[in-house]
Amino acid sequence: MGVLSALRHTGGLWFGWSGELAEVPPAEPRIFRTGRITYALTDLTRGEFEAFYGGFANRVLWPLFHYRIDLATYEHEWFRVYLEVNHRLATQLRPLLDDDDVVWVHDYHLIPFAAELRRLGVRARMGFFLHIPFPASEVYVTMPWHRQLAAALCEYDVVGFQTDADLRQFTDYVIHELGGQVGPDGRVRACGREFLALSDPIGIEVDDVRAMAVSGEAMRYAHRVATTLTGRHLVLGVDRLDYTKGIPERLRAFELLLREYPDHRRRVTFMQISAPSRETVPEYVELRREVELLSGHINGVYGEADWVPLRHINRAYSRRALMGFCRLARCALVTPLRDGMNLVALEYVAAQDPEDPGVLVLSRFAGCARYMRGILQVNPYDVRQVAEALHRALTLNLAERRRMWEQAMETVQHYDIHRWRRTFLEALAGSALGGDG
Ligand code: GDG
Repeated sequence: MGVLSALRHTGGLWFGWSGELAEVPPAEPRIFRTGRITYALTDLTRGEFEAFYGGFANRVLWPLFHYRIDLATYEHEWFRVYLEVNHRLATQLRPLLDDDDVVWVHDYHLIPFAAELRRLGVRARMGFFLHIPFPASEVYVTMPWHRQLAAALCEYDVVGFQTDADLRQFTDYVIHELGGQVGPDGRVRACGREFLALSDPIGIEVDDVRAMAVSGEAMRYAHRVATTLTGRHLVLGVDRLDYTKGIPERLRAFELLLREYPDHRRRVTFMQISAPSRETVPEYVELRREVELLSGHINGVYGEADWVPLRHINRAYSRRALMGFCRLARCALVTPLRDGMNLVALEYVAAQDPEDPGVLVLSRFAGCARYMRGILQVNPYDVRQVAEALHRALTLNLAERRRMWEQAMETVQHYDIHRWRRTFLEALAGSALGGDG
């Protein structure tokens, strides 16, 4: 979403996977144009999809970078295919590039992309942005290929992270494991290269989200839910069904709220929308079972003939519908155990009615918690603390809610998507003048 919106602003070429599978790797990408963007899309073979995407990206890098070493499977064959696919994709982009182009690579699927392009003789400036956290060095080094991947990162001219904490973990690794140097200006010397490393929190397109939240579609969805609430407060959770998002812990916090603060019984409905995600990966299948069991349990224990405390919905909605739900909800629980930034938190704030805003309960482990004000910050592992924050959110008066929302909205507007894009692209433009790499 954010990347596409940035590209709409600048115009340019979008290159990537089509989302489709082919029997054999296609010789060339399919090219078409929409507005200011030219798309060049390529298919993956089933084998590539399984080892590169399902394997290395989703079962090595994703869990590892979210501190879940216990869920990471260090399969050498997956790493081989990961490099091979990066090589093939670089070969396909190569003929479409000029030396004065700027290449901006996104996310952990494509870390070796610059190294591959450079091997093919591309001299363009290249930047990389990591949308997920960068883990502490001691966690990162458990991966057998940590050096190779870090060396591949060093091939970029600019490497961007979501937060100062991620940047610090990366530079700590560079200094202590790669024997590199990091200057006060963020310039890194390592693996025979010099490049800029920076933190640049991604944001949202605030005006778009505000408009979506009051669109006809949003209001229709919100109205339909509101009529079923019969005056009760709505508490909302919206996430991909992913083990990083802390959904079971959040459900337990809701259960604790009902147990320890009985005044909320019958007065609140928690709607957790969990969009299906990576459904062939075993950990995700297991998570779905766990969440279904827990929600059945909570409704069984606390539900009554005319009140179902928890609605767990395992399907995706349009963004407009989601923004309508956000505007309706008195409180959002955004409690990931680890998250690069978390755009849902920012969207929730932007979607509120300034006259009657809701309250955001936000995990300290979401990247955006590092700068957000006007929220109730929690440790999502501390179920009691989350239950207490939820109680507080539900009992704040209107003046307090307004005051908090104004602070939160100020930060969401300050760190918006345009600032993110500008900061990164200016750094990349500057790297051509100052860099010697
Ligand atoms: C990665 C990083 C980082 C959610 N459900 C539906 C739906 N969504 C939309 C939300 C939001 C986006 O998807 C989710 O963004 P998040 O930031 O919350 O999480 P990830 O998908 O894990 O994204 C994350 C992000 O990259 C950006 O850098 O913040 O930390 O993990 O916009 O509204 N959209 C639709 N239907 C749904 O059911 N259409």
